[in-house]
Amino acid sequence: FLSKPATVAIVGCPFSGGQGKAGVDLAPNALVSAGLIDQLFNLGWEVHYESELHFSEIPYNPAPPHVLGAAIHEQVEVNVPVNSSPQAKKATMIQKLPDPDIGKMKKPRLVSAVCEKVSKEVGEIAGKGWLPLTLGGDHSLAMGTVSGTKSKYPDACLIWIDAHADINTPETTDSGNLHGCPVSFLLGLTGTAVEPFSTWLKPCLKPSELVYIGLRDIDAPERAILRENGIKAFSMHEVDKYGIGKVVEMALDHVNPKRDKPVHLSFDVDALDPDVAPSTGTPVRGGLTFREGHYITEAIAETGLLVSLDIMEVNPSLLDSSAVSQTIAVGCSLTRAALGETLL
Ligand code: NNH
Ligand code: MN
Ligand code: MN
Ligand code: MN
Repeated sequence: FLSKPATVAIVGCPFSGGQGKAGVDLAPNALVSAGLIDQLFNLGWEVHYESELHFSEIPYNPAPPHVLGAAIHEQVEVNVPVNSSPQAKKATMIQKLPDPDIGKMKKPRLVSAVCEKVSKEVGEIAGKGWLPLTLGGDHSLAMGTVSGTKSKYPDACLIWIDAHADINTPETTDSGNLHGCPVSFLLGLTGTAVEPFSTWLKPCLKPSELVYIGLRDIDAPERAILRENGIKAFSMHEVDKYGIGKVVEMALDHVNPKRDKPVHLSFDVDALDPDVAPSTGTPVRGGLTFREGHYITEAIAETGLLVSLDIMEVNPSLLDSSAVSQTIAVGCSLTRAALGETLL
């Protein structure tokens, strides 16, 4: 009875604070500038997009004075273009607010405040019956997107396309980068009930509601977490063994056996092979081909169950201009395929 929403609202999230490389915050604008709005309009969608979200205005709590001297981690370098607007300058200043590590977590206050805002935005859009299309930014944003989707569709399942499992906890993370942790927070795994996240992010996903495709770089503690929680994952090994058609069918059979539940698709472009999507922060060789990536989005479009989509980790500041335009073009074509390009 779920019908395809006729309206898509783009949530542009210029955010890089969940990992260490500047530039991933440029992706939403780059994808929109490449013509994404017209492309979706031409598929028959009503497209809403005013501007990117402005995370600079979020007054996340800076550290109290007594901890300012301690453990202030290195800030990501923020480039302020010479002729930048007062708003951009303010953004730069606020991103330099102190946000000392909490345990191993880097930029916890900033990531939490940004994801809380994204969660509200995605929840409101879904609440209108529209489909939120979130353009990252880094994958820590999925704490916001998935919780927002779940606020409207409590029985939604999550299909996570990635080279990585992003299921580290604040205790298991080696890098401290929160883009490697969003899934553990959504599941409410041990160690995730920590401030500042616990003030707004409640566990909203069951292990049985989650399936991965594309994995090939999993940290040892993540492997244990996947096993202990019985989480279904189709790594590149299974893609080779069964073929992408069978893998997507098995993935859907796991989270959505009756094909009656809403689907949130979170697509990290590093799931694709670096030859296909080179401009991303943590490329891993041996990834999905162009067709395998698009097959996934086409097959999900075919179910008619997609209610929320994330396109994450395009980084237009990495490599040369041909690599960048290739990666942006792939981000656009994956989005078009997920929104039904091949169905019409
Ligand atoms: N597992 C590593 C970490 O937690 C890498 C995560 N990097 C990603 N995830 N790009 O999609 O830091
Ligand atoms: Mn990811
Ligand atoms: Mn990844
Ligand atoms: Mn790794």
